[in-house]
Amino acid sequence: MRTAVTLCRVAEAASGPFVFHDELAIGFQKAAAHGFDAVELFLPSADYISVEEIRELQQKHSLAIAAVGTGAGMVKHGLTLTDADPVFRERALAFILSLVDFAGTLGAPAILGSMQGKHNAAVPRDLAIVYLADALQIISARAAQYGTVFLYEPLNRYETNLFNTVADSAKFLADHQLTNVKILADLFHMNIEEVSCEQAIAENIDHIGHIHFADSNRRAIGFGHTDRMPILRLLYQLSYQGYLSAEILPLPNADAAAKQFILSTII
Ligand code: LER
Ligand code: MN
Repeated sequence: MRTAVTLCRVAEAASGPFVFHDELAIGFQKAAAHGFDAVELFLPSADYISVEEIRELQQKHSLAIAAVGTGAGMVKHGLTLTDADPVFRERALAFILSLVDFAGTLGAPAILGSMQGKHNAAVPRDLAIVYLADALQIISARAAQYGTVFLYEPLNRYETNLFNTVADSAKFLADHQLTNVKILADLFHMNIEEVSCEQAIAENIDHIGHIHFADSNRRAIGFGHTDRMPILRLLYQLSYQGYLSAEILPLPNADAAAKQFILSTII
């Protein structure tokens, strides 16, 4: 199965679940040295680096772009698609579209994680879901122009109260005919929310486009208490075609986490 590793250049996410925080020239070099197939980019904005510079790094190190995160919109600017203020919702949408354009030019999907936001007293659940669905229609249509999907990530209950499980997310996408949105299944969130990670994957495999392959404690698998073999066997049986991406804590250090991650993906 294809592997990816996270490269983070967002200062506000320095303690987040990302493996390499070096400048991208070094990050690409380390990703290739560890044997990853691709990198997943977490950048401050779409103009942080040009598409041409990314292409040069890709060619130099033979690495694909697995996905591009949008979380900087939240951690740097406090933007979400479900904000009560229409001005902030518009800014959130524009920020995400700029990263969809960046990622799409590179043939990669962008991800909606923390920028989905939460429902609250000012924005009741039904309204938040309308805001989310309307934004996803626009965003996924933009992604389609590049021949890519857009990735929606259910998060655990401490990070969002919109959709916490893969099945609820799949139903939401189907109910709103969001056919160009796939689910990013993050095993860290799933370990908190799912009755069974295997069952959630098996029942919704057609909706799953990307996996954050993390242990129960968000470290590389093998450094927590997730039983990886049933999950890996299942993904092979189901002919999963997406990436297993290392959105994990760089513990005990980035290189050791990367090394363990690669080992954890081998059956
Ligand atoms: C993003 O991929 C994610 O998993 C979130 O928990 C980030 O806060
Ligand atoms: Mn994740």
